[in-house]
Formats: sequence, structure tokens, C-alpha cells
Amino acid sequence: MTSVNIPVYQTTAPDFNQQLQTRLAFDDSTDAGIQSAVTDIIAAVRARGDDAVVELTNKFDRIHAQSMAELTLTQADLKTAFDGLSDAQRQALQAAASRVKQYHEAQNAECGKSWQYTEADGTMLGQKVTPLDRVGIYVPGGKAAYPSSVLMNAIPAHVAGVEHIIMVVPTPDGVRNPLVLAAAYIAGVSTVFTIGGAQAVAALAYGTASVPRVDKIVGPGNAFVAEAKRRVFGQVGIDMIAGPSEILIIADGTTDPDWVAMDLFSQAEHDELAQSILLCPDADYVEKVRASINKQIETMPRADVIRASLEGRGALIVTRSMDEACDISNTIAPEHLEISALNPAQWADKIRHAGAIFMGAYTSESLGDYCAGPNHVLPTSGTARFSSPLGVYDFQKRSSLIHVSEQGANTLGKIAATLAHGEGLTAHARSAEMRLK
Ligand code: HSO
Ligand code: ZN
Repeated sequence: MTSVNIPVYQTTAPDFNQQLQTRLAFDDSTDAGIQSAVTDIIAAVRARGDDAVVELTNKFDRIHAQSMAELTLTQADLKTAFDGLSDAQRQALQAAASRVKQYHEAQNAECGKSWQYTEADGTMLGQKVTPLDRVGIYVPGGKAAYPSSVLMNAIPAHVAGVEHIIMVVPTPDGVRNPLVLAAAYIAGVSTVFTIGGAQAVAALAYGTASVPRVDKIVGPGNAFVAEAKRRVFGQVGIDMIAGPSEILIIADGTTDPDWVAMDLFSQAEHDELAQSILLCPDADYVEKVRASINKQIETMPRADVIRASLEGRGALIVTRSMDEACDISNTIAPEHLEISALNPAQWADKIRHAGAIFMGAYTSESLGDYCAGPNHVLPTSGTARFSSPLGVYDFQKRSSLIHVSEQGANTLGKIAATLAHGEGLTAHARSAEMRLK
């Protein structure tokens, strides 16, 4: 096998910034064909509900359902899938689910709390947190059907207090994924429809006779699903539109290079467009990681995907210092950041933008993908600059609470009336003034 042609950059090179930007560039535009197909599908589902969903599902998934009833799974179906797993799989799924649940319960204890305070004149102000009523979880079919993602999307919704969690998952050629259904069973999913694509997103957003209209749709999908989610946004809430997986490793040169090379592979194997980057001030160590990549690629079942990803979007970067590595990481704002160093806390202090920070040589990113506890749905493509991991807060909303006392109405009424007159809004002013003593 030929060696993996992953570029090695030096931050001291005059054209380093340009080299890095070329690697980071990523085109996520949707082509016009997909846009117009999605327009038609959404219109069909809105006009003809279940009939359109059944027709489109039969066409795209190559099945012959007669009605939505055939595309609806019961809790008993989910339990059958769960019972059919091997002991090892069942236990691993349960262990992962309980850790993810525990983490999100801790999160909920922080951000799921309502609060209020009372002013001297008796006026009470506060904030009330309530869960969404109904949430739709999209789970892809085929090669990207990850049971772990079912846990990561459904458990925070469940912990947040969402009563109806409706999952959609396509079954191309009628093939069901038992691990996905088992994950739905233990994650608290209420109903599963075996539908997918833009038709499933439209059904969840607008509702049909069988599919309840939800308040928010989360979960990854192909280009049609992403476009459909963009289009129904406003009608319903959506989570982020996720890009390909990314890992950035800051290494101080003390971790076994084989471990670091495999961690780079772990996200590269998701997708040809996934991005794996190493930042390290020790040029000899970077060379060792490069040698390890070439050694270990031979053993990887998904070598083709890994190679395409590392060669197309990966980079090994020799930095001037660990500080500079942290600065570069902040400009990239990676989805996953591993700080593979003896004193990771020292460097984590400098990190301001990252979806998740994995600290120390033993914390492989893959543990976070499955079972550490935090969510694996994370901001990609630099969006960690302004957004956060999926969490219970994505399934809750806040209402402001205002209870003004008689005395408070006197004080606030004067302020409000003055401002309302200034805006020329007389009814506003009078409703405040009527309550003045
Ligand atoms: N690393 C992916 C999640 C995942 N990994 C699922 C394995 N299974 C999110 O970036
Ligand atoms: Zn992963």
C-alpha cells in the first residue's frame, strides 16, 4: 500500500495561514436539484398527508406499504428488537444510556431550574422553564444509522421532560436496524415511524392523520433531510445542521503516537469529508504520528474513507509552542478537541471555542461518542464559536414571570407612561396610568 499523503505544515512557513484555510474550507451549499425536489415533497405532504408519505416512502425506500399503519412501530416491536440483542450489546447499550442520562440529569439540575426574586415593593420577577410538548427525532437509515445517536438525541429530550418523543427512521428495502430500535426502546422514545427523507421531516413539521405535528425536529440526515429541516424552520424549531465530523488534537508529544494516529482515524473513518488535524510543537513527534498513520492504515477496514479524509482535509501541524497550538485551535473552533498532554487543564484554560474538550492521554474522543456521558451531537464547521452541544436546554424553553404589586404599578407605571407617550402609543400609556394611585 502507498503511504497516506497527509500534509505536514509548519506554522513558521510564510504561507501557513493560507495552507490552513484551504484545508478548513468546506462547501455546504445545497444544489438546486435537491432544493426543488424538497419543495415538491413538502408540498405533497402538506396537501395529501399520510397518502403522500406512504407513496414517497414506497418509492424512495423500495417497499410496498399499503398504509401508515404498516409504517408505525409499537413499543412491543421495540422491545422485541431490544430482547433480540446479544447480552454484550444489550448491556453496553444500557450502560451507555444510563451514563448519558446521568450527565443530562446533572445538566438539567443546572439549567432546567425556574427562578424568581421579589423586590422591596412586593413585585415578583422570574423565569419559568418548561419542556417542549412534542419532539421529532430523525435517525438516518443505511450506513449512517447510529444507535448511539438515538441515545444522544432522545435522552436529553426525555430528561428535559418532553412527553412525546417521536422518532422517524427510514428502512430502505424494508430492512430494520435492531440496534437502532433497541436504543429507541431504552431512551424513552414514544412512537417510531419507519419513514425518512424530506417526507418524514414534512410530516413531523406539519402533522398528518397518523404523524403528530411536533414542536422541534432534531437529528442528522442526508442533504435532502438537511434541506427539509432548513425549510420547515419557523414552523418548528430545529437543531443545528451538522457538517462532517472533526477532530483536532493538541499534543505535547507525551502520548503514544499510535494512540494519537488512531484518534485521528476515528473521526476520519466517518466520512471522506471528515477533518482530522494534529497540532504539536515537537516536529519529531509529528513525524512519529505520520509513520504510525502509514503503519496502521493497513489494518483499517475503512482505509479508503480514512485515506480520502486525511489526504483531502487532514493536516499535521508543527507549531512554535503549545500556546500557539491553543491559539490556532481557537480560530478553528473544532467539534472535538483532544488535549493529549501531561497537564491538560493548563491548556484547556486557554480554550474558548470547542464543542467538547477531551483532556489527557486516556480520554479518546471515541469514549465521548458512545458512553462518557456528555452529548456527541456537537457544533461543527467552526460553529462552536457561537453554539453548544445538544442538551436538555434544547428541549426546554423559558417564560418570563412578572407579578407587579399595587405599589410597583405606581413606580413602573410612571416610567412606562412617559416612555409610551414618547413612542406615541397612547393605549400603552393609559393602561399604565389607570393603575397609578
Ligand atoms: N463522532 C460522531 C458521533 C458518532 N461516532 C456516532 C460514532 N458513532 C459525532 O461527531
Ligand atoms: Zn464518531
